[in-house]
Amino acid sequence: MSPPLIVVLNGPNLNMLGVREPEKYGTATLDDVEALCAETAEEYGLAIDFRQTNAEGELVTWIQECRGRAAGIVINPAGYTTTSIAVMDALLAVDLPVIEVHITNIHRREEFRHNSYVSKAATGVICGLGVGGYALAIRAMADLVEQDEE
Ligand code: DHK
Repeated sequence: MSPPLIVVLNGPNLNMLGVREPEKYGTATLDDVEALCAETAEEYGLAIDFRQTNAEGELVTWIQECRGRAAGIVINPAGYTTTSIAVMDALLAVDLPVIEVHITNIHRREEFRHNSYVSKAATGVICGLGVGGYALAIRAMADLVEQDEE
């Protein structure tokens, strides 16, 4: 049997990790984050499909495609966190466990970053723990997927 698939989705500007405001987001690149996710997934017997887009519609399409294909979604919606009802609706539509990740603690930052539409569709949220939050999300997803299989 093939391992359960976790789709890891990254929103706008995360392709610039490593060079983008390193004092906030750190120096790891998105390739480093992908490697961390792949390593963690392998440890827990999961497969991953890791993607990034700057386009809201593409993110919505990728979420929709998870239905019937993936066992769970890990998502850093980045700038779409606080604006996108479409991303929230897509996550609700696919009816899968969802873990929302933010590299920074959005609650310690500007007020406009505090309200997450995505949290209304998320099973859990990890923020403020740097890119290590992605590894924690995959670890948590391993438990959620196991519960779903029982
Ligand atoms: C990343 C972004 O690009 C911002 O728009 C969010 C998030 C925070 C992060 O911490 O990963 O506000």
